[in-house]
Amino acid sequence: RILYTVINNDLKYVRCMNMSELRFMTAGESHGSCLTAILEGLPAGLKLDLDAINKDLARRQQGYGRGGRMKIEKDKVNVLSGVRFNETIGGPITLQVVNRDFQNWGERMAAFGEPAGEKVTAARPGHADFTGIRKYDRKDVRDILERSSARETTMRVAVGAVCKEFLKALGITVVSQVTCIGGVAIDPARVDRAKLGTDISDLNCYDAEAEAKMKAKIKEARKAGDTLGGIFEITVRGLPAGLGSHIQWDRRLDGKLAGALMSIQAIKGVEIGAGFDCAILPGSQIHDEMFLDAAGKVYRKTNRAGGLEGGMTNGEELVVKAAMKPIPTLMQPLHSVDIESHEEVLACKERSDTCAVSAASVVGEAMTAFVMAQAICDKFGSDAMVDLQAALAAYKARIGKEW
Ligand code: EPS
Repeated sequence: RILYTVINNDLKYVRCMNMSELRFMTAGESHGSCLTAILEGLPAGLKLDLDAINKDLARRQQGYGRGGRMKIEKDKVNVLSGVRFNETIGGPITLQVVNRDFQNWGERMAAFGEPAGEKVTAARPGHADFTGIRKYDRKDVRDILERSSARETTMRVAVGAVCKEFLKALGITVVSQVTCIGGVAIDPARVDRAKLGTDISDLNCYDAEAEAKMKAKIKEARKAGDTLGGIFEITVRGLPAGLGSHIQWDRRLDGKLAGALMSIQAIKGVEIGAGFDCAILPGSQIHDEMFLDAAGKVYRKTNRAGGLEGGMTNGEELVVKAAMKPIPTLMQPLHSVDIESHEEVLACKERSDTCAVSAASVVGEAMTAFVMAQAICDKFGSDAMVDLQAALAAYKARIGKEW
């Protein structure tokens, strides 16, 4: 990641900013033996709290509208590398969650031996099934659905929880709320934003009146064998101004954030700040005017930019929303095709959720936390926590001096 260059006969180096040092990868099938993630690039010397990771895993499992699987799993993380005596040591952090349901799937998910169990051949519209079997030349839709399943987000949440601990050590918090389910929206005026992150609700919704209607809507959908999508919002507080960059397209933080959120299963739209309203309202009602307080410090009365201007954090709260489509596994299945018989059939029915928007909001926190942690490591270096904290403090002191 270091680029060497010769300047005036002297060997100098510059850090290559486009190749982030913080990265992660997940592995595992939905009904396989376990799920794994490797997170590499966090500084050494970060104190980790195992309970904080497990708490987020449990939050992801919650939510009115979840299916039978969540009654089987009690997701708990095993930390297999990169941490000693509660602290990161700089090496890749391996995280593992065992699938309890594997006890019921061992034969059908065996790595070797003869195939067992019925093949899945009726593709579900809206899922990876149909394109997946053709692209990867598979004859059983299970070969596709096992990996495309949102069960994979368990590991994103584990990774995100570690990133949240890292951010917390730097005074940065990531919280979320569900703002809409199946067309039932919150009234932002009824939401006490100071309470976000306090987990007071089944649906991660902070407008009790809207939440009751959302639950009724989910109940109705379940009865009808249907599914529901919705919208969640992520807020990040305490970010320094200047993460990301206007200099190059792939360093713009809004692009990275949108990409990370769009990579979550079933997410079809992302809005930063006022988002699509920016296309409707005139500039005078969109841009966040700047004012000076008594001490000569800049402040804003609005945050329609959602904390990002020119691809960089601007020091305001970062606010981003994501829209989730309804889960494609319907108990009243949709019209589809059978990949074996080439006939028109009804799509397969896998046990699934009626609505998983509150779970997705926890995954959204995780992906946002990862992108913010990555931006911080990019800017301040990521070998040792003390060096990173010193660099961040020096930077904050510099940019805070005048304004
Ligand atoms: C999920 C586990 C899955 C589903 C859901 C999310 O478990 P199972 O397939 O055994 O019921 O509940 O997966 C999907 C919605 C999907 O489309 O694959 C989880 O752990 O979040």
